[in-house]
Amino acid sequence: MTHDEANRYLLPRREFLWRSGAAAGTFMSLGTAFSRAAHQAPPDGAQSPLIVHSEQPPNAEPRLDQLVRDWITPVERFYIRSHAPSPVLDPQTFELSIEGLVRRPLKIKLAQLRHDFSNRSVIATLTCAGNRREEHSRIQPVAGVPWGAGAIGNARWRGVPVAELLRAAGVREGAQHVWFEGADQVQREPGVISFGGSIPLDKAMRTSDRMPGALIVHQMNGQPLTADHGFPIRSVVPGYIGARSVKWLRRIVVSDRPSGNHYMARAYKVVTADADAQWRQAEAIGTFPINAVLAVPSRESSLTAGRVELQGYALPRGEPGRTITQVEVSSDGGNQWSHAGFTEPARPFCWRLWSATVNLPAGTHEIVIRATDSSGHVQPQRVAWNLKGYLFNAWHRTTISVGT
Ligand SMILES: Nc1nc2c(c(=O)[nH]1)N[C@H]1C(S)=C(S)[C@@H](COP(=O)(O)O)O[C@H]1N2
Ligand SMILES: [Mo]
Repeated sequence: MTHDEANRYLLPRREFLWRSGAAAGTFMSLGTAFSRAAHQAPPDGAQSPLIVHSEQPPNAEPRLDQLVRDWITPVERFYIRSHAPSPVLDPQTFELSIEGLVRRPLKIKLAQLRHDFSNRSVIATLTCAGNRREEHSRIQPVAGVPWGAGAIGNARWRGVPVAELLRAAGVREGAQHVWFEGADQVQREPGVISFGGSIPLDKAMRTSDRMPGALIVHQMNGQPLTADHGFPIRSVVPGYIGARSVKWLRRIVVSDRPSGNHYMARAYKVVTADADAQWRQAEAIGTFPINAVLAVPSRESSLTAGRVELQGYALPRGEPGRTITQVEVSSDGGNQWSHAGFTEPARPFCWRLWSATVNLPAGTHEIVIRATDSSGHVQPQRVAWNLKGYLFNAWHRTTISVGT
């Protein structure tokens, strides 16, 4: 890849104006902001932007038809997945601590993060490991937020590559993992813990022109992070499940081992029973798998016979260089397939929106969707059940009724 090609994946540098007004706007109790966004009917009577699974902690996802309207997901239509109420942090006094296997432990203030390090903008898709859990639960029910297919969004993130921060701190020999710890307070018997997790040091340091391995970001789509999305800073790990993109990030620890945080050691693993041996043996989930979903029409849409437009998203496996190359649609339950078209270029670590037109007679039809990525990897027809309902990426099936 030439340098120019590589640069297409980066966005023009945009200076960020830290206005105290903007900061104050997001600095209130975010419980409040969340409830407002989710419940107050917009002035034109349009539908509320998010489907709320729980108010506290805030867990909500957009309706699928609204989700696929934009390749870059507006913040108000971006899913929220939190394990505790959003903490209220003071941007003036906030510090990020970098410690562990480093030569110079650092405490970095927000202003330093924005001005003393090189800030980059990167587009990456975030998706929850529990996305599509509702479908997974049809195999056999599982606990957890019953996500539809909307626990996913694509945003332009701005911040500092983790690699640059770690170079400033000086990584010591033996280091292999980078832990992230949030400032939230999750009630978990017998006490209170912070959400956390880790990524391999290799992933953090694998920075190319095209994409940093991980970023510490303070902006989402050109605005300061909202409190529900991690104000003032969070990690963003392109290609990894959302759980590794730790919100309200206050501590980075460089270590010779993975983080022992509950959300690394006893959750976000694929296991079939709540047994110590399984939790110990299973690897923590890193990258997200290939996936594709039909967003429009939905089961509830009223349709008439003739040409029906289908729209959806497809996500390549979260590994460097993988892109979505093909989406196939079937309107007869998976016997005959045709190709969907794409509305924007394919990028690694990003979803791709697609559309297709099918001709349907009156009656009931099962629409099936499957994607292929640039390494020839095809979305699986079925997936095995797991205790937490993670990583559901089977062919997406929707039964629709078409009237005369
Ligand atoms: N501190 C903290 N970070 C967190 C979480 C959390 O509960 N606390 N949830 C994680 C999970 S499971 C996901 S999927 C993403 C969701 O990010 P979003 O709410 O900005 O969409 O944040 C991750 N980071
Ligand atoms: Mo998640």
